[in-house]
Amino acid sequence: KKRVVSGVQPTGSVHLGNYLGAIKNWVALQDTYETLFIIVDHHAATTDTAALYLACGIDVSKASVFVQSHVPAHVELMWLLCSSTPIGWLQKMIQFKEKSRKEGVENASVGLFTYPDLMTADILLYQSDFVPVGEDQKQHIELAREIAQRVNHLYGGKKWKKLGGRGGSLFKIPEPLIPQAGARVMSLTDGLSKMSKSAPSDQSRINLLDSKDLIVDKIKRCKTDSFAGLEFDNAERPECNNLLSIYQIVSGKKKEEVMEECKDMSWGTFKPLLADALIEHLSPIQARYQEIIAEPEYLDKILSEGADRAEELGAVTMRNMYQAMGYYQRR
Ligand code: AQP
Repeated sequence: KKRVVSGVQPTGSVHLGNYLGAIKNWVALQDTYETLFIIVDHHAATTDTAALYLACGIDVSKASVFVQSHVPAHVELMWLLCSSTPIGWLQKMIQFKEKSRKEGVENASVGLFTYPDLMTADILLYQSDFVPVGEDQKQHIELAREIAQRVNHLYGGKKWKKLGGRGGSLFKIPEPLIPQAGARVMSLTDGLSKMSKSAPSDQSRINLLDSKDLIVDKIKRCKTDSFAGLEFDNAERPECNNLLSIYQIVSGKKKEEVMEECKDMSWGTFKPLLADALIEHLSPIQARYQEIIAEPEYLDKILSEGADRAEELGAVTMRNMYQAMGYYQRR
């Protein structure tokens, strides 16, 4: 079976962007591929995120769900990858440029700089074929591909064979899987910025666990425009495109249907429709979340089994890497 790896950082509440851009698409992939879904952090919100993965439809009889820090090989592999990553490649990363600009490059942490190597390790450790993510992660996947190719060239093939390995590629070259709709969910307060966990205003995002009243309130107050009617793909109307796209996905309708339904609507008519569609889509997820979170032992068991499987798969890559890079084997 081809393999799929992806994850979300539990550093805030999981929002509609994470769901429509990533988690919702994982659910469809778990039937076809061997799937591994990582919770990429060491924070307390970890079990909340795990419960949300399951509530959104990840089925642990098909997929492995685990916490990154429970599998030390991620950090081990990251270190090996760092030695094959030119500094210039990391300096180009948009996330580093944007985040370090705020505090100044001199004060930004080394961890922020080398973070893309950790993400690359998350993917390459499992010889993943595909990585289902939102549009914002495209540059990170491109970097993972470049690093994989470089390591294959530097240490793979005949050189590896000479060291007693099986030769050939050390890493599969992973491909991003970016959804057609939902790849870039925008902020509710600014149609030109992506919906994000780290945006200071909670008003800018719908969190998957927001109450009905809060969803109604956020949609009532979200930014709109003063054009007549509603339409997709008008560059002058980013908010309109975003809200219609969200409606399209959560209502399960086709784009053409939504175009027809909403073309003559006013915001006053559309907003309650959108709020209702969101509530209808998120309510069952929230109900399942409450059931799952009430059983912490069950979650711990799932995460422990997920880490066992991940460790087993990762061990193969680590053995090959140490051998190919000429490390002295423990006997
Ligand atoms: N707005 C979005 N639209 C579509 N997909 C999105 N993703 C994130 N935002 C959107 C996808 O969700 C997965 C996990 O991403 P993450 O853990 O980096 O979360 P985040 O919400 O992107 O977090 P922040 O706070 O916004 O972090 P920064 O500021 O670091 O980007 C990924 O597949 C991502 O594509």
